[in-house]
Amino acid sequence: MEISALADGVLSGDRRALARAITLVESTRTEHRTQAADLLERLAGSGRESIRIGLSGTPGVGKSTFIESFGLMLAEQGLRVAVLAVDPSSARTGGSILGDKTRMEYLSRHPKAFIRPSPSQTHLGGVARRTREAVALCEAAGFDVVLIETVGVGQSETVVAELSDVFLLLLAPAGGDELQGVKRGIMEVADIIIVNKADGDLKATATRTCADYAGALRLLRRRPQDPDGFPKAMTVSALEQSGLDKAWSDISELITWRRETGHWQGRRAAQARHWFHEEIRQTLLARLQTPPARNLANKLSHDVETGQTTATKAAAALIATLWPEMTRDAATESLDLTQDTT
Ligand SMILES: Nc1nc2c(ncn2[C@@H]2O[C@H](COP(=O)(O)OP(=O)(O)O)[C@@H](O)[C@H]2O)c(=O)[nH]1
Ligand SMILES: [Mg+2]
Repeated sequence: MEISALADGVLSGDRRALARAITLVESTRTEHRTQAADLLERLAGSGRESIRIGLSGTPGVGKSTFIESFGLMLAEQGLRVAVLAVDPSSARTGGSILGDKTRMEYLSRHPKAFIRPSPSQTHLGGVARRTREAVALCEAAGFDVVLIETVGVGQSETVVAELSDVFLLLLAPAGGDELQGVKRGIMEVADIIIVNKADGDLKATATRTCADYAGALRLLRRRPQDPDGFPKAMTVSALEQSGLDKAWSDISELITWRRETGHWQGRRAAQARHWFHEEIRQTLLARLQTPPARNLANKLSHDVETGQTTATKAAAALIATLWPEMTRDAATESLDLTQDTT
């Protein structure tokens, strides 16, 4: 495969080239990894920036329906819209809890839209990198908006929040006074909480649920990256396509403010730093899984189990053997991977 031709194809916005490029970054084969790194480096200077919108929520809350309606609305306004999915279940089981996203039948046929289903098989731990690189490809291809869908379970929403400029949490109307068991951590990264299905019989419940969450958001610590009124809660109906224009104008307001105050670039810089450290971590962990490292680890593990050495000594011996240039002290000083520096 000719990488420079592929890069040109992506830059010209050719959707088939983009699809092929994403397939390349999804591959775990060594020669593909090298080509993908080459491709991404060529595209890094494109200077193009999409609005990256992360969207999380439990299965059935209406994420796909929302993306279809919202994406269509944007596409009808002339914006180019890309949709990516982060599905943590496919990494483990090959199954999907995001559902069959090809159901976005109108959006997928729109000439301004590009929809990428989540891959059926992915290396665990490779999910973040694959998505990050797919987002970068969509940016280089000149998409105005990239929508990233994920399920509100496990770690995937944290990954998506680190990949987004704006993070939306989609909720369903719920009776009772329970806050639907939404984890505090997710509430804290949400920019807008969207209560979907505010239609028909569910409308009144949706309004109440929205008020509950608006109250809960007010109790959270104020974040420097928010103008007055954010984070906020609102209702929409993805099915009846109501409230979507309001969602877009709120997102636009937030983005404009963040751009003017430097928070947009600040967040992107912090994310780049985060992914740099994450990449180091993943690369080192992958190296530890190679046969020579694993064999040595197994041997040392046995020595630790039988009391012939200590865990600390054995770990230091392993590192010193694998990376002889790193003395133990130098390793602790310059590359403390146990700490999140972001
Ligand atoms: N009443 C109503 N139903 C909706 C709405 N949005 C989605 N649904 C329904 O909720 C179900 C799950 O939607 P889907 O988009 O697949 O949810 P996802 O699993 O979060 O992607 C489907 O039966 C949709 O028709 C809405 O705004 N109102
Ligand atoms: Mg879905």
